[in-house]
Amino acid sequence: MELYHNQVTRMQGEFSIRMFHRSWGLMMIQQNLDNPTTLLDFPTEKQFVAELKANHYDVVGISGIIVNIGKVREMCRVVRELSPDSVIVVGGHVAAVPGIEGMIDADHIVKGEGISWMRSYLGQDPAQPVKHPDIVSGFGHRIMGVHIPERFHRPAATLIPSVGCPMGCNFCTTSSFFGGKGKFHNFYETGDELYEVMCGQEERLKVHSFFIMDENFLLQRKRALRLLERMKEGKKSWELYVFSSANAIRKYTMEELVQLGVSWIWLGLESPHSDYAKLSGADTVSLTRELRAHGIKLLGSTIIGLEHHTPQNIREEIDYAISHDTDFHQFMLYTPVPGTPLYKQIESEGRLLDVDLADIHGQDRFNFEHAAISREASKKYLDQAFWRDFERNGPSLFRICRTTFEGWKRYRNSPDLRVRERFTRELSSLRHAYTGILWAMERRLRESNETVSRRIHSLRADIMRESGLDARLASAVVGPLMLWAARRERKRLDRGSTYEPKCVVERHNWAAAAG
Ligand code: B12
Ligand code: SF4
Repeated sequence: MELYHNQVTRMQGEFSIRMFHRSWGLMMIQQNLDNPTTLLDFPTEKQFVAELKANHYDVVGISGIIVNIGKVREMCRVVRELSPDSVIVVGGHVAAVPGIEGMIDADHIVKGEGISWMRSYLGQDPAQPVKHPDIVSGFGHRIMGVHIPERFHRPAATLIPSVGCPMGCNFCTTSSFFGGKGKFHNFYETGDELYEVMCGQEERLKVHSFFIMDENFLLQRKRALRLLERMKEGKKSWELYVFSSANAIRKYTMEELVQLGVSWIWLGLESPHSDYAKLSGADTVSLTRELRAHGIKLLGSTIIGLEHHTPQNIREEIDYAISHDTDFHQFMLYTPVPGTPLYKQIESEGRLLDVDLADIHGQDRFNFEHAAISREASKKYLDQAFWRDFERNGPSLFRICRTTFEGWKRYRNSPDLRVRERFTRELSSLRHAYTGILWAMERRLRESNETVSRRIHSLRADIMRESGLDARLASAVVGPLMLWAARRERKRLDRGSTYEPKCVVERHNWAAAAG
């Protein structure tokens, strides 16, 4: 249930960023039902069984993605056994598996948007406005093995304006699941609606930061610019973490992005030889450099094993990707995922390999026959890509400090109070714990990667120069502790230890039902 450690910082060892995320689709559905409901997030089988024995449910909804199909099958079996009168509804990306009807024992399998489906099924008006749940974006944060109590980091709220993406890239499951090219589903059409939801979250969750879970948030320019107008009127100094394609970013000036509070962008960086529309005409190397210079942190995402990749050109393609020097870099194998146009194409060409559905997720090996790269070699190239990015660009923890500091230097005297406030807020965390974390990283990497260690040293020195005594103190106190913790974490990782989230139980409308 981790994003960074699963697919972004997974080769960064003890420097990997660790945190969990709730199941937002289920939270969205629960929030919008009038019936009494119980949400079990991350239950063990024992907890799931106990709940089914303790209470009777007319409907049991199960959510999963394709890799979870075995668990979904088992959960259906358990429900049939313990609660034979319950109707079983299965939704989420697992529903896209061709022939799923014959693989699991469910009464309804729902493809696509689930709030309106559930509302209709339960006799509610599916067109009612969508109520957004209060979602804290991540929990259980750990840095170098140290658990960071919630009060010590600035939490972000997750906001989900839409699902789907109209760009319709052939491999993209989220686009195809919600209708494919030209289609998407907006929960909130306008910037005004978004603004109201965000004000509510700001007040209740005490946040200034928003993780906007929308495949291509900046693509809907009118909505984004209206949000900016409202933020200016309301004097909101917010930070937004968004997903965006390069050509959507190009529709904005840097000034607009900074004023909108865009602080982090997840950005597809495919090979210059691919022909995806989301990149057309974009010089992504200069774009990413420019964004970072404005304090915008980047998570670049690159596909390994595109059709034109060969053992001869793959190294050059990986080097090109990491030359963007983004703060994070995700690499994913080119993967025909069931339900996508790419899957149909590869299937029709007879190139699909017989791979367990639980292993089709882009972080292991190919599930299809590639013209030039074998299944085993695909894993080697994927791991190399992560490794080379880490080796050349250093830990992401260091890179985010660098970009944050760049932004602060540029905007510390901005005439726009909202912008100034945001960068001052961002710098305040750098001044304290992060100088200690940088110190520990610098020491830890001295022998294994001297170049990166020197770069970390020079950044830390710059931050200390600007920050004064408290930064020196933090560096002196927190640093040795983090160094010790990092060594301990390395040993834990070498032993193969993993972290798991605890089950969260949320009951809605139970009091009303009892009364
Ligand atoms: C947040 C997220 C995560 C979180 C998981 C949080 C959690 N606790 O589940 C983290 C970061 C941990 C994660 C991990 C992984 N993820 Co992920 N993740 C996402 C992401 C970015 C957002 C999901 C989301 O909340 N969307 C917003 C909500 C509202 O949409 P939704 O979940 O689809 O729900 C809607 C419908 O699907 C439906 N619905 C959902 N559940 C149900 C249930 C019922 C009963 C009904 C009726 C309807 C219904 O209704 C909802 C409202 O419309 C998506 C990409 C995306 N944009 O969706 C990838 C995505 C879901 N992840 C994916 C993958 C592959 C993974 C990993 C395997 C990655 C890896 N290699 O390690 C792991 C596996 C984790 C696991 N064991 O399940 C793929 C799934 C591909 C597929 N077709 O199955 C996606 C689609 C990304 C992608 N494009 O490849 N992920
Ligand atoms: S632009 Fe991104 S989200 Fe949209 S279809 Fe392409 S890969 Fe999917």
